[in-house]
Amino acid sequence: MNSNFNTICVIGLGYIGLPTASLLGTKGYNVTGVDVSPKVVDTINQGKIHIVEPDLDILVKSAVNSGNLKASLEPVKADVFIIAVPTPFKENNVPDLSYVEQASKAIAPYIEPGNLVILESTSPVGTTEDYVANILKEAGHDIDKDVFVAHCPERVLPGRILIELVQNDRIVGGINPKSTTVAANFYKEFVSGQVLETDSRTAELSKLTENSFRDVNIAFANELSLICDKENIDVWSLISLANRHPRVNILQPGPGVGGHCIAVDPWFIIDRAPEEARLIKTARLVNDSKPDWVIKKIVEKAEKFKKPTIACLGIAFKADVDDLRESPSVEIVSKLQALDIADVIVCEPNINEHSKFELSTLDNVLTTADIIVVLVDHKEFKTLTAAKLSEKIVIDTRGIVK
Ligand code: SAJ
Repeated sequence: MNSNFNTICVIGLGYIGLPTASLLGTKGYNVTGVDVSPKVVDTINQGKIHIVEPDLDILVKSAVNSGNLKASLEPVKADVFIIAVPTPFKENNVPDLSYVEQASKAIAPYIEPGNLVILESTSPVGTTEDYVANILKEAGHDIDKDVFVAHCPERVLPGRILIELVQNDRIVGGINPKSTTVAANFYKEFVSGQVLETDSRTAELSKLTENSFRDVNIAFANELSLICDKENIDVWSLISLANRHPRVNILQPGPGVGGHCIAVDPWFIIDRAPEEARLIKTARLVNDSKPDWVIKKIVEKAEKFKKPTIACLGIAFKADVDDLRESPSVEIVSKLQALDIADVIVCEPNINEHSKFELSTLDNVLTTADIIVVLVDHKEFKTLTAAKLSEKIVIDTRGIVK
């Protein structure tokens, strides 16, 4: 623990803020986590969690029990402020920075000379300077001299958050060189990966670039799946064969790209450079069109029945998480329901209830379904085999049924 920085205030207790706050709590910092939801604040103060992530329950319990983590509806004075709020997009894929704006305004009255303010939320180029630093400046703080402001984008993979929070390399970019150094020294206290220093704008674009790289590569796999369907070739075999080339590493096709990161972040680049970001935009459109293609395939099969029971396996945005944000599977199930051509049932082992979908067990699905659509490669579904499903029509968007 850095002797200069003992107290931390984390704004936003979601998938990034809560793991970060509890990790810092167990490392001996005195942490206050702030969230707008009274329910979230109460849950955490009881040492419990409101999201699913391996081992997070143990970490939060231990940080709260040690007295090093408290949740609150209001910010408090601290040495370091970490902003980890959502940065979604609005209509027309325009970035919505209102949460960053609100968080910056909320902490401004608590900041004192010598404090460090870090924006971890994935943000368009310029956000750290134009929003966070500017708002603090307007509130009367001397951001050129005695308040340090930096961007350090989170890079953790849901499902591996606690490991990657510590082990991943981190990019730290300050609004000036002094801010970069102060922020980098802070991360070096608890990160075992390398802490790489740059400026805030490069740090912002690095994060967007990482997720756009993945989006473009998944779009390539998704496009291949359409080509293979037309050519009547198994896309999974094709990819595994092509990947035997020493310099080819194709990702896996699926029902589309979901989550709050990869399906969103490329738009932050496109919004600022629409003329230049042609490939990035096309990849987004390819991935976004995949759910409708899957629906078309399901409808073709359903037409052979009067009113079939269609079971959709998985509605989370990817394997072994409970996160439904931007999930292509949710889009597919919703649109299927709206078509009213079948009884649509859903099996999602990671959630207990859903306001719009009827949830079934896997056993029930295997008994009642005429058509089985594999949408997520959850571990529970990996036991399914073609032999086991021989009496069903199977549409496997993840290539797990062998
Ligand atoms: N997907 C495929 N095929 C693949 C890989 C993924 O269809 O071969 C789909 C998934 O099913 C899912 C979506 O892509 O719907 C995104 O999943 P993901 O596992 O690729 O990524 P996320 O969204 O869980 O996390 C990403 C990570 N970024 C990169 O790998 C470059 C993570 O490191 C970031 O911290 C995170 O975004 C974030 O918060 O930005």
